[in-house]
Amino acid sequence: MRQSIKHILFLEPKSSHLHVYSDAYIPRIGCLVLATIMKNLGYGVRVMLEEVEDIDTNEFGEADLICISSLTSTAPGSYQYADFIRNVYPDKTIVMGGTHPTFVPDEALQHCDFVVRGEGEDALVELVKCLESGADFRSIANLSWMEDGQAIHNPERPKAEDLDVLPIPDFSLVPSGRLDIMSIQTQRGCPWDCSFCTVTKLNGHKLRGHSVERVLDMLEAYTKMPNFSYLFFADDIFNVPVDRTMAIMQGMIDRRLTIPWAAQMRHEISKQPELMKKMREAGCDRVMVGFESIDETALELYGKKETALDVERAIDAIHNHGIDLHAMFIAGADSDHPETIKTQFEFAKKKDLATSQCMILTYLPGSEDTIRYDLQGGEYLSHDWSHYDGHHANHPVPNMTRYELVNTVMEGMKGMYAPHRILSKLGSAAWNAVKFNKREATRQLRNGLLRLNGYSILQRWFKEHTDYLADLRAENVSLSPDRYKRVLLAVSNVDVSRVLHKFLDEMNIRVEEYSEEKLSALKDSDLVVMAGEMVDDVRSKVQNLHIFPVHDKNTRMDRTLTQLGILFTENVDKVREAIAAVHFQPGQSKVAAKS
Ligand code: B12
Ligand code: SF4
Repeated sequence: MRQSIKHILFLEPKSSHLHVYSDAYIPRIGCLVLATIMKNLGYGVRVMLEEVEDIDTNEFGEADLICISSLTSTAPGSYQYADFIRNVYPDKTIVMGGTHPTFVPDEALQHCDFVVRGEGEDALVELVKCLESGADFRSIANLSWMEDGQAIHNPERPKAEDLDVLPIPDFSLVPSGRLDIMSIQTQRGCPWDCSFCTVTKLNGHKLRGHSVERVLDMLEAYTKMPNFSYLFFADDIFNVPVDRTMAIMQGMIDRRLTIPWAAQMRHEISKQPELMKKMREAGCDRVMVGFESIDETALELYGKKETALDVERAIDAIHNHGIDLHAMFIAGADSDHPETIKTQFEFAKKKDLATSQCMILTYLPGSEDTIRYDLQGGEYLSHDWSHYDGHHANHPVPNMTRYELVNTVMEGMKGMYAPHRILSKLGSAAWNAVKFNKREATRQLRNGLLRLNGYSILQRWFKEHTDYLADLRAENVSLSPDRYKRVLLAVSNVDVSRVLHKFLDEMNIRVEEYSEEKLSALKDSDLVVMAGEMVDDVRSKVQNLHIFPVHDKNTRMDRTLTQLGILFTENVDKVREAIAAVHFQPGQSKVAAKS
């Protein structure tokens, strides 16, 4: 059946939860590139980015085709809009694309008519032409759709080699005044293959780039756009190949395009001092580096191909060139435990990173980690995609409870953006202003304000996540945190009982030995800590009993103690100190006992 397509709407829904970038919108350019292509072909287009404008759903009625772009964390919002459109405007065709639909097309097809997997430029044009002419879309590579209840996936198309055929993204398609940071992608692909990342699965290992001249023409066009104030290179690794990046820098300097900008790089930048000098000259004021960890085992597990020493050298080299650093870390590797995470934060503070983020390891669809985990039959504790944003824990980790992981990370982030660290930057700005050092004063002021923003986001994040954190504290035991005043101990194993006594003592929790007589006088604020094998018997006698079963015969039983401790306090440090004290032997230092 032929369809008349005159007007195409592109929609990029936002994440429903706060995240580190919530207040500083940096655009992705997928929708903008696609919309520019369609505009140049004569279609009416509209780009709606939910991060920067309230979505007026009445506008959906004006479009013939609605294209939705989705990440994993924005998938729930994307599906909600798609479902709404299906209900209210059943005659509209809905196409979805982006990282998430690419890797779970069958899921996305429950909400839309077509999924374009991977690069969308050619596939979308071909699809629109087919819809208009009524031709068969079986030949459109990268396309998926449903037929007789079955998902059909056309083969993958070779990745576009010549990016110069793509138009310069037209930022005027976004309502004016909404964007001041603009993104430019100069190349696609990444030669590395980190286990948690989806980039190589989407864009391949081979670097495919715009020509240097074309990059410079794009930059020139960007600088002429109204509101433009800052540039973000959305390349995954901007410092390779180094000759090409050097040529872009030189071109920016020669063509007087030395606008302020930031880019993502790898640690190898420390071995490219000439490039760093040129970057500064060309306007670079910040680089974002995914270091991920300073723990060698975790780095190995991530397949990061770097060492802790590389991380340190890169930080020092970047700082020595007067460039600010947004360092990106991950926590939650199988080898991580709260101490490794804390060490990471201490390191970040010691290095006085302007800003940094620590994301919780998340198995995103399409990543190597996810493929391995699924093959092993790994367990997911949440499939709520809105939690796949690096601020939630969605699978069990070996050496910590999920509460410990999330709490240690988010409290660590709070520490990075603590008021005294904001004031130190603002103080330094004031001091430099007094010394008429304008550049340094501006730089420190900006870093102070960025930290202030980090502080504000974290305050809001904790408020938004009160219930989530409470649920994690009660996880596995179905008990209510902060409710209990007294513990009745019913554990016959002498060693286990001794450990529990000592632990509860350290935590200042009132403990009494359990007896049958006490059962009748139990209060709602009593928690019965009981050997696992006794639980069924007691439950059959008394209803509504709050029982914490102890299954562990191992007298170290740190995980059980942690789970028990966090029912009484949200302070994970206090629990771990109590555990360390339990293991403490006279003559041994407490630090050694902890490790
Ligand atoms: C710029 C960027 C950011 C910016 C801006 C993000 C934003 N506004 O959403 C910042 C730094 C803020 C950021 C933050 C995050 N990011 Co980010 N980011 C990127 C990056 C580097 C470039 C995006 C881009 O513009 N690409 C260029 C365009 C051309 O490619 P594209 O978007 O894939 O679009 C093409 C196709 O996918 C397809 N397509 C896309 N949409 C549609 C729609 C239709 C209808 C069709 C037909 C086709 C189609 O066609 C396009 C052209 O070929 C990508 C990596 C990458 N190389 O893409 C990661 C990436 C998107 N980010 C990722 C992640 C995980 C995040 C965070 C959750 C965590 C973090 N890194 O801090 C946050 C969440 C932000 C949020 N929105 O909620 C992951 C997403 C994985 C996933 N499954 O969701 C990526 C893929 C990186 C990775 N390591 O795996 N990010
Ligand atoms: S994390 Fe960075 S270096 Fe590693 S594969 Fe992804 S884009 Fe490449």
